[in-house]
Amino acid sequence: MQLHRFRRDDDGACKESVLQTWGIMQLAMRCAGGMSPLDRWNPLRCISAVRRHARWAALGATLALGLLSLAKPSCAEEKTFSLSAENRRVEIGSGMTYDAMTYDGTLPGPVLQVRQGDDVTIELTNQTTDAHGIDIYAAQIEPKLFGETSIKKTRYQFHAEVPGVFDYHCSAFPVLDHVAGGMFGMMVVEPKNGWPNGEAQEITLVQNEFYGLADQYGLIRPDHSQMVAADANFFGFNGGVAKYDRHNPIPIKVGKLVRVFFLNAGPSLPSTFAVDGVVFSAVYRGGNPENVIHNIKTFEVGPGNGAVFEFKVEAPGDYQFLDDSLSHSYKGARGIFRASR
Ligand SMILES: [Cu+2]
Repeated sequence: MQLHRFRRDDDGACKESVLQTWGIMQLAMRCAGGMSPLDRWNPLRCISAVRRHARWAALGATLALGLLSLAKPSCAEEKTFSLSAENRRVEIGSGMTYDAMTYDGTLPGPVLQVRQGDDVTIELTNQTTDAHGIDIYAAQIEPKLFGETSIKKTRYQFHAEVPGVFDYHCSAFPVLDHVAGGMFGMMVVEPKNGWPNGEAQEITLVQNEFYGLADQYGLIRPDHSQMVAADANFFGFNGGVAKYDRHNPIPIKVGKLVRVFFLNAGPSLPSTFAVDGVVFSAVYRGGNPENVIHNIKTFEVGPGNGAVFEFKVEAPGDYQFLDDSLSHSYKGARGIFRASR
């Protein structure tokens, strides 16, 4: 679904990389004594020197490539995501199914990952007879482009300027029904300089509300009155009610940094995210590294908002994660991180 291809340098990273490569090659040549000061600053003489000392040039190039491969980020890219709007009956756990409106047949839709500086193209093909669109919160464009009345195809582009964890959802009227029906997902815009605390085990969690009661077959048909009253019957993480229970925990490692990309897709109720036995070492409001808070136990994420949570555990065991609004966790917004050495 994702097409990644290089296009151009938007933030100077590519230009910088070329200069770094040039500099490192020169350094290697100088170390080898294969380049005079005259060679160094004259491109033609330099190329000639490189040809005379091809072995050292190759070493320099290898060194340069090695160093550059460690460098994050790479050049800005153009990324295209092609999604389809489909009606699906999806399993949501606890023996229940939900008559959902979906992106790509899943609830939530796929996680869309880009990097700050990328040019992003969104294509939505509508496989249904109803109108659907796609409103991506990372996109700073005229809202009518999100295609709220589209019955066939929607296509638009934007520049991913701001890093963070962003919601995307259907923009067709009534938006409440389309989002509660299942048309939502997460877009992560990675910061161009990477995450401040470096490598971590990365986990994505999308919280949502389900409206309606199951019939004798376990089928839920979304209930509009319940949606309007914001009286959710069930809550899910990644589309499942109590999906990550003790029989299906999310594994983590003792002593290794865990980074949770969290989205509260709502559509209507706030979430107070917490992990039992953990104080978050860092929380990035909106998923933006500029908005950092340290050493906090719970953190509120409103509907349509995202955050990034970081923590480590120091002992093996089961650590429950939940929406600390306890009615919400009782109705399914809970799961287990199982830590092992
Ligand atoms: Cu829709």
